[in-house]
Amino acid sequence: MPAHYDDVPPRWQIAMLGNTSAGKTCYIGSFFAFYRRESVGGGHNNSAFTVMGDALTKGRLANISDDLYRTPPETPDPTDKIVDYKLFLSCDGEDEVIERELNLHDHAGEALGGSSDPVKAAMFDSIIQKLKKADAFMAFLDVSKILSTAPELIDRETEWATMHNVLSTVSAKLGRGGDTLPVVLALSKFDMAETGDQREKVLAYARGCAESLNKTRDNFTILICPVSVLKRGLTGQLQRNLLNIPTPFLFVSAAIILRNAAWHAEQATHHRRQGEAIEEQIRRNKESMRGLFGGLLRRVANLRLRFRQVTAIDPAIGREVKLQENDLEFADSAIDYLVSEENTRYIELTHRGNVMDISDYIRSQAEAIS
Ligand SMILES: Nc1nc2c(ncn2[C@@H]2O[C@H](COP(=O)(O)OP(=O)(O)OP(=O)(O)O)[C@@H](O)[C@H]2O)c(=O)[nH]1
Ligand SMILES: [Mg+2]
Repeated sequence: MPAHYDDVPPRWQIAMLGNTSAGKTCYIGSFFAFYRRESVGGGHNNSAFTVMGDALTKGRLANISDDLYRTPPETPDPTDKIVDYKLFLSCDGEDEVIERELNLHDHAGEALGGSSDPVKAAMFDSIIQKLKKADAFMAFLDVSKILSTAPELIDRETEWATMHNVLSTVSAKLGRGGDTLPVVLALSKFDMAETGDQREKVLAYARGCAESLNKTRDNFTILICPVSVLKRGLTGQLQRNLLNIPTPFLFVSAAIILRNAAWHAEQATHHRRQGEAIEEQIRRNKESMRGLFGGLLRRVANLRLRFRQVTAIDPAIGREVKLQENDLEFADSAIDYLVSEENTRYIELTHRGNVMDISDYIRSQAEAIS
């Protein structure tokens, strides 16, 4: 594998996980509706971010999001097997538009439950093997199930055991060093937790899920993130209700960049021979990292980084670890936007088992790099 591919944009793999009807497809449809370049109804999106898909993705997601934006909203059919969306997420950088390609995997929730039919079981297994190749995960925990089920049965209703198994198998393969697996625990249909007690109940359930992951390994970065795209009005009719829509998506994108930067930094330490070039890059990255939240980043960006891209394969897991010019600026914009636009309501972050806010997480990743 050549060490450098010029002008091939980084491609990140993001997998959604979640039981049947957990809200995965509605979430991605709503994200697309809000951030697509020609947004539905126009003028929803005043952020620096926009999203576009290849022809197939655009066709599928435009249909789903148009339906969700009808009055009353129409919801998508259950997803068949596995659907790969190829998305291009762009943000306005200092000097140019920065665009990154994301492969987002949506799947039929029933795949998590397994099957006694051997043909179906084999198909579900192949779906799960594909999901396991992701760089980051969004695991959906259905609030309607958490609220309506006896505590001892909730794990069954959310298929948490299978999701736990997927996440811990992936994390078990990571290198011993600074690498962590980014996971968003999306508390979907959060609109259904109407009282303070209900909100506390579902957040407590998600904290329990995070703890159960942290008990198996200490290499997770877990963001508990309530989301909502719809709610039932007083007359029982569905209506649109958007909470934290950009957060899971932009958080995992930024977290993958930080993860890749930390991975390359570690490689630089372990492989002195390749060190020269990478260390120069790391030195620049460190400056960029310091800039996160410090306003320094703009000045660093002005240095016009000379490297364009570094690519390697993590031999432990066969994962492509790419870092490209402007990646850190992109991550900075994503985090900055999330925090400044109040797109992070009720969120809770644990990094390596420690509860922290997003800026402490960035700082701790920057330390891992130094
Ligand atoms: N109240 C409420 N209902 C929602 C929300 N999101 C989704 N739903 C409901 O949940 C149903 C299932 O949503 P989907 O997005 O299709 O679920 P999924 O996880 O993609 O399901 P599969 O494709 O079968 O795996 C929708 O038809 C809506 O009725 C939400 O934010 N709030
Ligand atoms: Mg679906």
